[in-house]
Amino acid sequence: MRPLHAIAPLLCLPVLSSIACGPKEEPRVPPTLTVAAAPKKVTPDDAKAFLARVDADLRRLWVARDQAGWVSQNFITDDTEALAANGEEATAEYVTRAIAESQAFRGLALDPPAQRQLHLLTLAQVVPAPSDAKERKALAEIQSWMGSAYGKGKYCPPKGKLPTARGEKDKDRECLKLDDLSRALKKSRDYDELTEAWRGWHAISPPMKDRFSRYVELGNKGAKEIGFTDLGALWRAGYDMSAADFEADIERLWTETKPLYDELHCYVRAKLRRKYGKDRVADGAPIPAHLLGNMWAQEWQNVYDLVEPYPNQGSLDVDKQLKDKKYDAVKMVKLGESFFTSLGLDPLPKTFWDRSLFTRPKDREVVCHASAWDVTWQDDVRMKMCIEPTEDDLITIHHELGHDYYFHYYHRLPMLFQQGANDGFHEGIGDTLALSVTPQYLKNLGLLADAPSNPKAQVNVQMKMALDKIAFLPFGLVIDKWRWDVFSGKTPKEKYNASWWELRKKYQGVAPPVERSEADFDPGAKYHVPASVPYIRYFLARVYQFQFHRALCKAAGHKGPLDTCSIFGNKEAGSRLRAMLELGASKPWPEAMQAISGESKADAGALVEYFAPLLAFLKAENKGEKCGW
Ligand code: X8Z
Ligand code: ZN
Repeated sequence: MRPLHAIAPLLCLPVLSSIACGPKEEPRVPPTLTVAAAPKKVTPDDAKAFLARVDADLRRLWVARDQAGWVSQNFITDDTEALAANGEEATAEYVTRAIAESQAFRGLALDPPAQRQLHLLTLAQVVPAPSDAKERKALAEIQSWMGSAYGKGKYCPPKGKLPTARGEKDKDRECLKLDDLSRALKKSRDYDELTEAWRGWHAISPPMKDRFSRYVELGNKGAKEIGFTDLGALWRAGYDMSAADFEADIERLWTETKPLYDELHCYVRAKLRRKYGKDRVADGAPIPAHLLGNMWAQEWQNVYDLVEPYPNQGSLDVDKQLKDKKYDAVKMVKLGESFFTSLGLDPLPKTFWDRSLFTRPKDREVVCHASAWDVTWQDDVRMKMCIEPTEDDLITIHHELGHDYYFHYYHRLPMLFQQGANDGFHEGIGDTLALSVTPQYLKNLGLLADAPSNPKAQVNVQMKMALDKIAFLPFGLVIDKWRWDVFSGKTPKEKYNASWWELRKKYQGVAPPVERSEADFDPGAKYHVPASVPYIRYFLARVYQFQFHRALCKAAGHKGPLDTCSIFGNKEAGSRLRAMLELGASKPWPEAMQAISGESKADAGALVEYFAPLLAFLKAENKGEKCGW
């Protein structure tokens, strides 16, 4: 995806969206905004001319913003931070003005593409700025500063602490970055060391709190000026339905999938209790958030070894094979690309290989959170990631390439259509392909010794998948539920951290490992908060990817359970996928869903069907456990 700020051609950035039924919060021209004098009586031709002008202006502004953004994220300094802020500021200024001008065309009978571009324009700035120049500048500077602060984040523990966090070659390094601390979360099984790594990373964010709350004020002001009740309302308006219907849809999908999460939580907690003792992992209580193998407890596959259902059914340890087979970053990305080309999709352009960042440079600060970009919005696709030879990173490479292939297939569309059908679609493409990275596929590559297909081995594989896909679902809800409440004012600054942990407890059933207070700002320790990337997209993507997978498997003629399907090498599946990618955001998302699946609603049924064998296993295992928290 594009990077962060506005809509942008980078993914892992905010994105715009679409409408079919029209957002509930209808944009209106704020009385304070001076609108460029619109002709008294405008015609559809005027609207077309306006949109052509906007398209050219956006190309100029977004390319400039994203070039500055790319450079600043690849080389964090005060100067590049300022350049990135300038790009953001100029874009924000323009979009607010263009939205105001576009009001002149409301109510005209326009053709659907023109109508849709006008709609998308209202959503084009992820964080719209107030029209006051000083406030606009302040907002852009805060955004740029928060992104850099996260990228530069490090923890310098007392000597001798956190041995697992240090790489083999740098035992003497004093300060640890997120990659190092994440390594400790992944590998250490020492309770105190895990606590230290968790606490250390969460110490980067308290300095963000004041600026974040100013950002909330300014972002809300900007959103109000273009007619939304607050910034959260703008973020919820990009799904071709009213914000209320959207929230109800999310609730529907969560209600369908929650039983799986509840059983998984219960099973994993029982295993962790056995490992760490019931004083630390209590019955009927939330799980301490640092014991799940991930800094944010968002995906749990790193504790697979502690929860493996059936031992001796063949190893699923791909990390070891990647190391033994000397996979470096480029070889891993080539492997990812080969999946896409096997479907009949194009090879990546040469510039991708020349311009991407694949490993953490030693000599400068960079934002290592993986992202995908089309910097010049004309097939200048790139990836920025600090790749290590692990299975997790191999899957993330597929994820990022999914964004790049989306960019590639829609780059000839007007700027406002150069985005996913909705942002959840964009997040789900690479993951859909990665669902076909089955043990059999890995065995064919020599990355697994064996791929047994007996029922016990199948449950093992499903468990590993569920630790990623199912464990993530409530986390995918929490971040934006928290931000929506912050933007609406329901959660004031004095309750930022308390409200964060209430939501994490309610949805995920996890608790902070050490006492927290309002002196902490734990949301800031998760990339997407300082980087202003809306997050509900990832929840949607977790649901969509199974729906897409089911559809592509059907197109590929797969018979049998969904979890045994791999679409690798299937051109029919590839052309279905391409048909959807080429639409970009030119149509409301249900039409894109139709193009790939023949269905027009989000349906968690495919995910539930996929994990049916695991659910049966979990229910049997959890008999006698006191589930819930
Ligand atoms: O941020 C990402 C991608 C880039 S769009 C690496 N993801 C979310 C996260 O890391 O929190 C992918 C899964 C969820
Ligand atoms: Zn992504």
